Amino acid sequence: MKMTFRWYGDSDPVTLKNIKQIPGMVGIVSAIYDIPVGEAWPMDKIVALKNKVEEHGLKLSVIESVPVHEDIKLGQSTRDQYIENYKTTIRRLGEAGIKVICYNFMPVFDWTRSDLAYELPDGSNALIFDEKIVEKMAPSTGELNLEYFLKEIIPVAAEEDVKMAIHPDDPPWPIFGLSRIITNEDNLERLLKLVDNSYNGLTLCSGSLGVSKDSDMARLARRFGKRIHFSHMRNVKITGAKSFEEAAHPSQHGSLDMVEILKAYYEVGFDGPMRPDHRRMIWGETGKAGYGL
Ligand code: DNO
Repeated sequence: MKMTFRWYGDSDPVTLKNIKQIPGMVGIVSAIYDIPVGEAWPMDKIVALKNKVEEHGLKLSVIESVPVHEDIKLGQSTRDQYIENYKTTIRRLGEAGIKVICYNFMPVFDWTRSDLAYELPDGSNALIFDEKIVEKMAPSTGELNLEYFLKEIIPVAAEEDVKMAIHPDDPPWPIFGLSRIITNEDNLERLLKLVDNSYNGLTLCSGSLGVSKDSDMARLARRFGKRIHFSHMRNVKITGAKSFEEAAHPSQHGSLDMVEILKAYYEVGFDGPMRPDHRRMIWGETGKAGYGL
């Protein structure tokens, strides 16, 4: 496995220089943050990001994430234009030599609204919550929308040798009434079968699925082995049926057997990028929540 670290760009208090000084670190996980969701990423911005990372002696290993437009998740009639743009982004990243893309299919979440820019008769925009729209994200419909999306993009990803790695829903249960579709082992298996092609793969995130006692992360690593394209290692301390605290990475600090999970990756010969996920802030550090040094 190749050790990587998340970097949020120039505004990240953790700099590329800092990351380069961490022993064993070879790659960067990053994204371009100023492109509106749904637009194709311009090649010049991709190349600029890649060059900046390489100037620090690191490799741009993974893009986390190329966000999926809400219309695709909802299955709206406007989705095809956004899917075309997504394909363009995959092609450009592939051409630039960036071969793993992490993404997720979680519906609008932060504001718990069905539309963040609903157009009112006077042309102004408002936040709305429409139950009928939220229902379109219900697990069965959400899965159909994901299938439609995957059937379109995976052939392009395969052509470009870019591995698509879906991130599980975090936390893996419905939140504020919004549904979740990638929450457990069965869902992962179904997802992989929706398009049974190795380019349709997983970001196996120990801390997302691992907050549920039913998910044995080492077993999942062994089971899905070759379809895992990216690994997030996060430890959590389960404090209740649906409650948890994020913990320091060594096994003894949380509920996950991190050593056993790593052994499982080793056994299946995982040689993709892996990054520590959701670190704590220590020594009074102020960084992006979960992403201090
Ligand atoms: C949390 C991350 C997620 C992840 C996205 C991937 O720290 O693991 O926010 O980046 O869900 O699309």
